[in-house]
Amino acid sequence: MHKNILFLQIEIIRNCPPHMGMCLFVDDLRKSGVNCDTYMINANYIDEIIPLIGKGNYSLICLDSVFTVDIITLLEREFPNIPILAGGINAIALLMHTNIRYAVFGPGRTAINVFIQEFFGSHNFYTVPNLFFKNGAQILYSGETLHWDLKKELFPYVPFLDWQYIGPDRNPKANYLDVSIAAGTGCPFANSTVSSNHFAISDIFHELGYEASDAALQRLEEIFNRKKHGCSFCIFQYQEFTSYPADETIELLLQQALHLYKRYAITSFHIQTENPLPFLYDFITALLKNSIRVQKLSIRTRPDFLLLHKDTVRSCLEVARDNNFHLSIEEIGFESFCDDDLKTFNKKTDSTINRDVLKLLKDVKRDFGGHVGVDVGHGIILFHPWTTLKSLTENLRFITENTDIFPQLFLGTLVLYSEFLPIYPKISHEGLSQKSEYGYGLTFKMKDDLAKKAYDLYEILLMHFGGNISSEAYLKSLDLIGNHSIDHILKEIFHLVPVQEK
Ligand code: B12
Ligand code: SF4
Repeated sequence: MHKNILFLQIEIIRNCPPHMGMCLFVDDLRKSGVNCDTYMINANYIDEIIPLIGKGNYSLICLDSVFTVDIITLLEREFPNIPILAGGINAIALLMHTNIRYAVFGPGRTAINVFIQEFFGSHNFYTVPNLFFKNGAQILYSGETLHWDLKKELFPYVPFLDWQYIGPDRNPKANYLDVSIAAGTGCPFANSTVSSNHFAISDIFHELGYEASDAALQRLEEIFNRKKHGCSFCIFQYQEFTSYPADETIELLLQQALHLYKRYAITSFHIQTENPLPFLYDFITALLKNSIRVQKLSIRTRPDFLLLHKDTVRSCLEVARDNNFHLSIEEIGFESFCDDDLKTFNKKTDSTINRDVLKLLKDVKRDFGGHVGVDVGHGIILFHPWTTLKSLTENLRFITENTDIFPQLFLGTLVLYSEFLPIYPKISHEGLSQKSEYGYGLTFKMKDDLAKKAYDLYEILLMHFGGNISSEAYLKSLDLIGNHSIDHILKEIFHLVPVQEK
């Protein structure tokens, strides 16, 4: 039997390198005689993958849980006879909201290797670690749980990065820039905050028309009702937290960087952990000692962690300046500068910390110029069910006063990845959730009418101006939103006049 499978990743952010997860096991499968085609496809070019799949004679499509339900539904409609295997942190929600048959939750490398053996062999899926699968309306679990051991996921370390691309123009080097090197798994914050949040798992499955087997229920309880919950909107909190002592972490990162540097001449790396500062200085020193050329090093962390290690941030930047590379501080999870929002999000920090961190970032930008980058990325969530015009205006004032940190108006919106977000039960209880054919199958309504109007305005502006909305002009429009129509505001402030239909 031909063993021909297709791996897909989706490009939402232009020129984004592949997420590392699936890159780790392509080589294993190829070595075992499976043909693997790998495509990264831009979210707006999905139609172009259809003829390609049609011709490819694939037995299986593998994708990660960044894929949304509308795209998966389209693939299922076009190719009802090609099963889909989803993996990644939100794979269980995809299993619940689409007709896909197989989902791996947790470390994937052994899981996919065993899965492929069974898929092309005797179909005994009970031997596949971390696999949920369907039998009609029944959700089953293999009963084999493999916990995270990052070294086993990474080594032998031969990540495959040469994914083909379908989409608009792309930087030909995009797959080799800002490549992930993993320092640990899960999030230390989500591991440390105790919670009494409890999901009625079987009811949730029932409502969606499924029965979960005992083994599935038991595993789902372990994953979602573990009495510890992190930020209320974050799906990543369900990845098990594991870490190594600092010297081992440094060695682990070094091995990944060294391979990527030698194999692909990669000189920009993105360290994956929410808490890199305890080892960052020593890691940078180790990179330099090992003559790995570094042009850019990116980190991600929480604002409170950044503040705690502010002296380390400065020391690292001094090394960056002396050695002429760029340290990029990314995805800092501010979320909001209003305390009510931060409470809703269970950030366990307050707006004073966020403001102090903003000051720190402004200071280092001033002091280290081209050697530091700040990219808040999706670390802002201003639209959620309980946004008020007051909270929005307060945040907007802040953003307009700090355009060095917020150069573009990006008002992140809560993404409802799954019913198992700690924020979800309250949304559902207040009647503010609705089903959707798009995203991850769920969306929310906004309680406050004026905040909703401000959101509708923002959506129109986003469509029209892309990332180039003036924050000052948007702030001004918030003053008018109570007494004027959206059309009036678009005309008065943004000089946009609706085209009259004949
Ligand atoms: C790095 C990163 C990025 C980088 C990607 C580039 C890069 N340098 O790699 C940047 C910052 C650009 C980015 C962007 C985005 N990201 Co991102 N990203 C991450 C991050 C922090 C690390 C990924 C990583 O390398 N992990 C290490 C590997 C080893 O672990 P892993 O990914 O979990 O993979 C293992 C298993 O999960 C499993 N597995 C994974 N995929 C599959 C697939 C199959 C078939 C199987 C069987 C198993 C399997 O096996 C892997 C090996 O064990 C994760 C969070 C995290 N810490 O994991 C978010 C994360 C993956 N990103 C996420 C999202 C949503 C995005 C964005 C859509 C955000 C946005 N709205 O803009 C964009 C989309 C990017 C795009 N494709 O256009 C979400 C995914 C949620 C979901 N629905 O699954 C995560 C979990 C963050 C979060 N807190 O929610 N991201
Ligand atoms: S948002 Fe960040 S800090 Fe909060 S739980 Fe998720 S990964 Fe952890």
